[in-house]
Amino acid sequence: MFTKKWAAATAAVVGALLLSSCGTSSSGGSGSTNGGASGGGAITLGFAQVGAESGWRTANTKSIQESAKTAGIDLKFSDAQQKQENQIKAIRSYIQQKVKVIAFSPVVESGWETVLKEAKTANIPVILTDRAIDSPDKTLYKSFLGSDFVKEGQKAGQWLTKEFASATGDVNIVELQGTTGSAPANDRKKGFGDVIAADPKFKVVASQTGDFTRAKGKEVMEAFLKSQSKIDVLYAHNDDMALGAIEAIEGAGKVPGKDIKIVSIDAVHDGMQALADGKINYIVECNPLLGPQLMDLVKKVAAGQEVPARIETEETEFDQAKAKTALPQRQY
Ligand code: GYE
Repeated sequence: MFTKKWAAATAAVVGALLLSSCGTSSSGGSGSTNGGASGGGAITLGFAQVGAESGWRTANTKSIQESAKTAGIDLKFSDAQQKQENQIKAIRSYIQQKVKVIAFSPVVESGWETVLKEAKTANIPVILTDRAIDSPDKTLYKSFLGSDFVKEGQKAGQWLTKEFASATGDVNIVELQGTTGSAPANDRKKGFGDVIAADPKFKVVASQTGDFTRAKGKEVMEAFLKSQSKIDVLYAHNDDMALGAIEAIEGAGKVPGKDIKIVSIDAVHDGMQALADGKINYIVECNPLLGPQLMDLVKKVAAGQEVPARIETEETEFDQAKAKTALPQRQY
């Protein structure tokens, strides 16, 4: 009798496991991971990602997908290929599907009111991760989880002012900006600009977007090298653009890290390797591993609990020696 009961219970568990293993899983495009859990009343999270433009983004996506699985959250994931219209479409489809929570990393800062009001009317709470929006209406989302990008830009500027403290002539800087209109591009430009403004010898002689990609970073740096007679420093808003620019600098017969000093932001593995090799001189860290904190927030918001309006991630900075020490344990 007793054994029979146990046998039935075991069969039920095995059945459930088999069912859950049939769930779809996807790493790009749109799809649902941990699909089997959705039948069992798991929280459904619709996540609209920016794209796959950089090493940072790849690590961020992986962190979100893995931590959703660990937390037992049914994740619907979409990749907007760096286009706001795609993100808006994804959010609308999550509203239609009546997901429990929506989270997204806004590709640009403005133009979100309409779709976020639709989510609010449908009673679906929204969490912003990584990038913020510029709307004055703070009721459109429950929380922001990510970095202080102004501070990151300031740190890059502070390194530069120290590095060139004894320079007497002009220090000519070229800047590779992130995606036009995005929070990290706006804020990293501002933070850096504010710090270097204290000394007029620092001159930004050219500044253009490289869209956070290696290919565009290379292309724009090639143009800078042709149009500028003297470049002392490259400030890149992310490592990937710096890595593309390194190819352009080497292609022009110059030595990156020596002829042209380079400071960038992110501290992804390939950037850290270039720093250890002396091709980049300094990196300000931006942490992409937001998944576990996001899932925690999702659970709280789904349960109707109050959450902090802003949660900032902790970050450090790397010079060559620190990069060499950190590289073997670097997760991304
Ligand atoms: O620095 C860059 C990525 O929004 C913080 O986006 C993120 C930025 C990151 O493409 O590499």
